[in-house]
Amino acid sequence: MQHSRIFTLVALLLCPIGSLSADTGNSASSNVTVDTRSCTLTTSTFSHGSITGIETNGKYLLGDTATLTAVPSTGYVFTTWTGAATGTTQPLELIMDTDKTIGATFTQDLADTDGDGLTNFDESVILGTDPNVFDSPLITLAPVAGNASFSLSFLARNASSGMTRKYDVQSSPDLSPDSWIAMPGYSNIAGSGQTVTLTLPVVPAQKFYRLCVRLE
Ligand SMILES: [Ca+2]
Ligand SMILES: [Ca+2]
Repeated sequence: MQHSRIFTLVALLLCPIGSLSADTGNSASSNVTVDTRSCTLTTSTFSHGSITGIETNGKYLLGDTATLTAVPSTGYVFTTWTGAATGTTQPLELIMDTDKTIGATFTQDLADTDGDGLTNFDESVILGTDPNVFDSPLITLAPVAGNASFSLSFLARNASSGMTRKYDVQSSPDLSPDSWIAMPGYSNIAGSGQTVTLTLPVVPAQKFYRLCVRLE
């Protein structure tokens, strides 16, 4: 699975209407009818979040209310209910008057809460930086004595969930989209929390450098 930076619950109507008889003993007897109908709330398939509040096995008595909350995964936002409900009301109160299926849609959080130019999704999922703390530039360039070369350094962060952050250093003469080329020897750098420092010769034709990061 690779993330590139340049980057829907349900119910069955079981309709046996049972009849329970309650013998009250010596004096009298009466029959009490109990409606045992139930319905089932099922979830549809969706990704990047979960739905909480569903009863065990999704079983409800007919007429019960299911109180549901859509919870996005890190770096995502809840967009809308799907299936048995629409809109964005949280929590959702769903009346279980029949079998129902519910789902939720979650999308990338493209807000930039801390105003550092990096979206919350990119920070949380791709870069591993804090979306609530302004981050200074992720890559640092500094001249080396004599100005014939320069150093380029960055923090190659760990990734979670069994994935690896891979870094590529690229350069361009003019910032045009198709002009970026990989720096030989500086691609597929696996992040493990290390600071990577490169010393590169100054090549006048290649004026611009960028750091690309992806999850694999
Ligand atoms: Ca940000
Ligand atoms: Ca940040």
